[in-house]
Amino acid sequence: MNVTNQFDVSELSFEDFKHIVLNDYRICYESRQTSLLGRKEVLTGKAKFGIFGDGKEVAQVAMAKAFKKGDWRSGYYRDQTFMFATGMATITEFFSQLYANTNVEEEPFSGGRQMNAHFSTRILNEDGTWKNQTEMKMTSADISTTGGQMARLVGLAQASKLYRENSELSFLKDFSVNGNEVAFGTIGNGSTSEGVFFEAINAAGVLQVPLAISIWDDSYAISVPQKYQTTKQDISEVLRGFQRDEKGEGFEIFKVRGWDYPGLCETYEKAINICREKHIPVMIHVWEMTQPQGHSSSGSHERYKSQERLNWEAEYDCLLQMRNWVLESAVATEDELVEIESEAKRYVKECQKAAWDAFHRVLIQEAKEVAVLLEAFQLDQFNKLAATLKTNAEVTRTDVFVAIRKAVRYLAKDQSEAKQNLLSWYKRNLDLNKERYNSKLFTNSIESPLAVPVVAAEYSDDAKLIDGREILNACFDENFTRDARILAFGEDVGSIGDVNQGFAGLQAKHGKIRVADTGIRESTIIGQGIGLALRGLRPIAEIQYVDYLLYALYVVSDDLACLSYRTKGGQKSPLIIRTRGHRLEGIWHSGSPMSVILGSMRGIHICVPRNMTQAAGLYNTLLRGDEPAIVIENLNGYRLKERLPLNAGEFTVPLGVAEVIKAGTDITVVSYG
Ligand SMILES: Cc1ncc(C[n+]2csc(CCOP(=O)(O)OP(=O)(O)O)c2C)c(N)n1
Ligand SMILES: [Mg+2]
Repeated sequence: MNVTNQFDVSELSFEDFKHIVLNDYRICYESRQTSLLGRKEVLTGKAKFGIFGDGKEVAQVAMAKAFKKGDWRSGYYRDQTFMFATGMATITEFFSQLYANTNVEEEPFSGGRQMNAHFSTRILNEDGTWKNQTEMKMTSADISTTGGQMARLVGLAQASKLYRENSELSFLKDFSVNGNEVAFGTIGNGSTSEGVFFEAINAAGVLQVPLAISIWDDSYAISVPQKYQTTKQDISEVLRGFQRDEKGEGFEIFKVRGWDYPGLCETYEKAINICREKHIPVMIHVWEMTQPQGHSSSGSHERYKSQERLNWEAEYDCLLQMRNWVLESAVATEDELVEIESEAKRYVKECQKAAWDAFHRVLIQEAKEVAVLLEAFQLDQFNKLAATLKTNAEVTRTDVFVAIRKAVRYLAKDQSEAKQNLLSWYKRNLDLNKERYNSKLFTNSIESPLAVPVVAAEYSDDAKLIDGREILNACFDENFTRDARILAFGEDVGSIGDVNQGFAGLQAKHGKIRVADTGIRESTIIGQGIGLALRGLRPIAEIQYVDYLLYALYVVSDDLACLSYRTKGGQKSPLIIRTRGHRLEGIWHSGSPMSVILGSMRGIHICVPRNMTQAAGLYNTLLRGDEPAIVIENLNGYRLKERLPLNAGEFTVPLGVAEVIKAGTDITVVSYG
């Protein structure tokens, strides 16, 4: 039989039921072996750092049963079992990332750029265009900042609501099937102390979107116990006010033990059904979890956990509890389990070895090539360098490059062919390293805004002079009419059309679903945008004044700016952030923190137009491209008079090209904003 992960077992024969349970146990056991072996690999020096999902396995196989094609995960570094169980990662890929393999065929999450257990799904084709998301299971690219997954989770969930409720989007067949997709979030108990957690929970409750957040509660955040983290030491208890009831909409909240396999399966089935069908957000607080190996490879938990706690963790280890349950309910015998376990150990070892060999083969080859080039000089000290490269069983790329640099320093005056050969190898490999380590800051795809044709603004002879804000208004109106994927939201954007009237009248014309008000919550306004853009929509997320960007800066910098880079072109999120500033009349509402922006947003186009016509041209370019950008409009420009172009929604202003208003011979004046 093929079914391995369904919930409803009532119709199944005992054999089929047993098959499902044992398959779950096998996945959990393999995952545990991966954690144990992974830690060893770090401690013996083959990897720099490791963080693992031991103690969280059983809940994750239960959650994986509810996860379908089209669904999204936005989680954190504990989710390896979920990734294995859903098929979004293999154990070999997991080890490839541990070793920092730069080949995306072998390490598809980040091409060796991220720490281990930082997952993502490659949702783009080679040319940077979208794959069909309805046929895939997807994880949005993890980041290390705890809580950082929460902001985008709101947008990933909201996209389902938009796809279900806005019939104009039905042509986007590759992104949704009637909005049936659930956005699964995961977060550690400690990280629920972050502001963005509360902000995201509130936003999801207001929006009523299919978001399913699982809290993996192991009572600790590294060494800090629950009592310093959470009021009443119980996150679902303190969030009880979010429970939906006769007074209004809200969350459906569940609490279940992390070692209770049948309880977890039942809970996830129930929770995700409500979430998927009715778009009700759900929270699953999984408590009594453990951490058998401690937080990460960087420390030992014996330092801060009491003996009593350690004893409890050993007894309530979810793997052991699941094993006991299997035996007590006579699903399988001791011998059957032992067989699964020894086969799992063998299999994980095989995966680890395959990953190491694939990673290391390339380095051995490089070391050999350079050794041959060095031996060509027939110098004693070069022969020694070559011998070290050839005999070092764990040779690294750094070893190879250090050897070359040493040799080249020694050869300062040498003109030989051998030196030329060495240098040309060096240059060739520096280029390869650029691709390995520095590529894909932007999508560089065929849809890049840099490839958008330049179209000049056209004016009639009697072009009206109107307020700058009206130029923007005409630009947005035309773009909204042209492209149903575009939507805008932010504080005061909906009903009054933003504080400076750029969207005035556009909610009435294009609908509340496309021009919308939000709460005062900058981090999740940006997160909303990131998630929506990942799912094929074209959001314009508004930050009311550029001064308030700081309340969202960590989401912009940690998540949006580096998305293309940290996935090596595996994901993109063409979000446009709209904001305004530069009036310089006081501390807030008129600032111009350009150094903050320049220093924190590599990977985002920064557009600072001098008037609203330039702003409109930039929006026209950006809305036709696929890369993220921020546009900072000039507060003093909204009521200055400008001529309305005939093609207000069509003309484009190219990115990265300075506008020359008047060329001079002695002096050229440049400005921005
Ligand atoms: C914003 C941020 N602050 C601090 C850290 C350092 N840090 C990494 S993991 C961690 C503890 C997280 O604990 P919890 O959320 O309970 O997850 P667990 O590791 O226990 O599963 C901390 C403080 C971080 N990565 N990001
Ligand atoms: Mg924890």
